[in-house]
Amino acid sequence: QQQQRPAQSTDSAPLFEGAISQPLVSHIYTADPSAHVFEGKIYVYPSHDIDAGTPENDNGDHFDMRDYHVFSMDSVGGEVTDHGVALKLEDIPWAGRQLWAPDAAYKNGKYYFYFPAKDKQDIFRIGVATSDKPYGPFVAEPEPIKGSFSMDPAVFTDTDGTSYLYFGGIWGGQLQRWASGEYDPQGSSTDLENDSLPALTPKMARLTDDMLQFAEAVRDIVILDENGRPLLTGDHDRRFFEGSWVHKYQGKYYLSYSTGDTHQLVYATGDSPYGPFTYQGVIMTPVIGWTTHHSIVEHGGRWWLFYHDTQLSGGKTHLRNIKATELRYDGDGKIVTIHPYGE
Ligand code: FUB
Repeated sequence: QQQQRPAQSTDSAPLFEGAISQPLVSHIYTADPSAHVFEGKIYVYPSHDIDAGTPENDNGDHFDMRDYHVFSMDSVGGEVTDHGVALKLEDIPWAGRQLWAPDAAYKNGKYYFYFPAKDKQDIFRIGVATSDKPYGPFVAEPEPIKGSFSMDPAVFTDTDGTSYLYFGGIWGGQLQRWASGEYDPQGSSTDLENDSLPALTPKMARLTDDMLQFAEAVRDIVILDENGRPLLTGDHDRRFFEGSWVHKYQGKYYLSYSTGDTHQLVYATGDSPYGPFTYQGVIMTPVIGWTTHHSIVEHGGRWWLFYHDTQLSGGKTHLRNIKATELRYDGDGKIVTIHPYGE
């Protein structure tokens, strides 16, 4: 089992030959794009990758990001505006380091920016910051969301206006250390150490009306196989690793996520935002770089997959760039698998 996030460093441009899309911006490194339509435009909330010189290790310490930028565009393929720094580490009272994948939501005239960071004890928590504008600047709440842990927050607002926060990620995202319900620094450093146990799952909770706290106890999201049994820890091709995203298509809820060490974006569907979700298939085969992370949004009557790879840096795994491509469904609502460099 591969436990590292290898650099996969290479200067060879041919690796990216046949890339189905080009980086959305090239003046800075960006990753983990969460896209939403606000005020008729597409807004993208990514991580801002930097080369901080932090040595690479199994915990992902080399992903040592220190601020966030927000981007917007009228349509995919149109000009992309960088709205500048929306939030920075120094302005988050509780945060110690590592601003990882964020997301955003809108409610009652305000924009809410959700972000993970390690606190001063080096435990990942999820914070929220607010603004009157979709591009910030955002003002962070003084404390993380009560009861939050791990990383990769993603908000889904249902058609009835209820918002839910999905989150979590294993290995560097620390979810395995919470397997007992309490933080255990000595807990497994990878998956649960028993391949035949049900895999660790993403977490979720409904948000309060003011969008600042969990309105209920955090729940596990069960992901089932074709026989109605939970996916197992040993099923690295399908089990949840990090980067959850939820969207709704033709009345069904789609939970998508990264499988981490098998580098795929996959999805499962269900009839409720709480799940259970049944595994369906692969959205995108591996990109170049260790991580893969996405979002899905409808705009202009079409569906779009925002994702990242490492084209701009020639393959440096912690220096990524965001991209977008069209996502298609077949007549049964199955997502057609995307091959980022052609089949
Ligand atoms: O960008 C840092 C981390 O890498 C994210 O939080 C994960 O989803 C992975 O993309």
